[in-house]
Amino acid sequence: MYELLKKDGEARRGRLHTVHGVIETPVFMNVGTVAAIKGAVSTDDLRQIGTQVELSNTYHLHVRPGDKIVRQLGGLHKFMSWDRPILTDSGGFQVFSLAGLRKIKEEGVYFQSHIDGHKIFMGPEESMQIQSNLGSTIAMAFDECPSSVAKKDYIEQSVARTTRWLARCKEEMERLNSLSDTINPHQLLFGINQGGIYEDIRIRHADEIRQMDLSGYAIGGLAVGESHEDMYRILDAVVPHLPQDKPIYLMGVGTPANILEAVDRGVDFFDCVYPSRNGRHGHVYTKQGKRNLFNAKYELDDRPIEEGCGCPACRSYSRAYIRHLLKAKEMLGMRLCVLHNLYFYNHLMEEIREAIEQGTYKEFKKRTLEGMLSQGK
Ligand code: PRF
Ligand code: ZN
Repeated sequence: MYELLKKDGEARRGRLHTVHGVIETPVFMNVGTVAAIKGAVSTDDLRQIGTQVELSNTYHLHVRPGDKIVRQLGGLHKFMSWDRPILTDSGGFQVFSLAGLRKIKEEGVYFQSHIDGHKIFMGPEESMQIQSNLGSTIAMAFDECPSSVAKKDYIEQSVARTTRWLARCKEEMERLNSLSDTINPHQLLFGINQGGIYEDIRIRHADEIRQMDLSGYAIGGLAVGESHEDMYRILDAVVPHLPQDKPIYLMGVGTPANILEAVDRGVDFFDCVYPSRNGRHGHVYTKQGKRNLFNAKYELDDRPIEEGCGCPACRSYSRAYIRHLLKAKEMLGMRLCVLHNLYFYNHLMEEIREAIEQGTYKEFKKRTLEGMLSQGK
C-alpha cells in the first residue's frame, strides 16, 4: 500500500508498506545484480549505510545459481541474509542487453546464456515463476526495452506486445501468490511503461496499463542513449498519466542530477549501477562534484573523501590512504569508495525527502546542482 504523505510541486514524499517493511520515498535502491553488491559490500554494510531496498536480477539468478536452488534454500532474503525489501528486475532488460543471439516471439524471448551459451526461453510466465521462487518483495513485469535507435513503427508493435505480456504477468503472479507453498504470497507486481522518446506512444501505453491496477508503475526504456532533455520531456509527458496513488519508478537512473530532476517531475523510485561502478574505479561523489582519487593531487591529502560525511570510509580514512590502496590494487580501496558512494546516494535521498517535507524542494535542488558543478579542490 502506497501512502502519499506530502507534495511539493510535483515532488512526492511517500511511503510504500510491504511485508518486508516500509520504504520511505523517494528512494534509491542499491544494485546487487547477482545478489551481491559489487565491491565486496555485505548486507551488514548495507544496513550501516542506510540502504532501504536491495535490487537483484531475475535473469542472472536464474542462470546462476538457479532460482530453484534459491527457493530450496528459503528464498532470496534468507539466501543473502537481507530481511528488508528486495526488488527483482524481470529479466527483460538484461536479456536484451546481455544475452547472445535472441529471437523475440509473441510467447517470449529465446536466447543464449551469457555464461555458457546454453539455450534459454523466458516469457512473462517464466519471469513471474522465477521471481516467485526468489520471493522478492517487488517483482517487475516482463517487458521489452527497445533499442534507442529503434524505428517508431517497431516501438509501436513492441509496446503493444509488452502490454499483452503485462496482462499475462498479472494473471500468473496472482496464480503464484495464491499457491500454498509460495515463498512470498504478498509479492507485489510493478508494470513498466515503454515507448522510447515518443510522447504519443508513451501516453497511450500509460493509459492502458494504469487500468490494470498494479502495485506500482515503472518507466523503462529511458537512459538508453537518448539525451537528458528527451528523458525529462518524456517524464513531463508520461508521469501525469500514471496513477497518482501508486509509486513511480524510473528504471536504471541515474546521476545525482538526473535523480534531482526526476524527483521534481514526480518519480519515487530509482536504481543505478553508477555509485558502485564508479566507486570500483576510484571515482567518488561529493557535494562539490565527482573526484578521481587516482589523481596525484590527493597523494598528501589527509582529509576524508568528503568532510562531514558519516560513511565508514570517511569516518576513518583519508583520501591519501584510499588513493594508495587503489594504486596498490588492494580490494579495500574499491570497497571504501563503493561504500562512500552508496552512502552518498542514500544520504542524498534522505535530504530530498526532508526538503519535500519542508516544502523547500526547488531551492534544495538548485543549491545541490550548483554545488555539484563547482568542482572539488
Ligand atoms: N526494463 C526493465 N529493466 C530496466 C529497464 C527497462 O526498460 C531499464 C531502462 N533504463 C533499466 N532496467 N525491465
Ligand atoms: Zn564518505
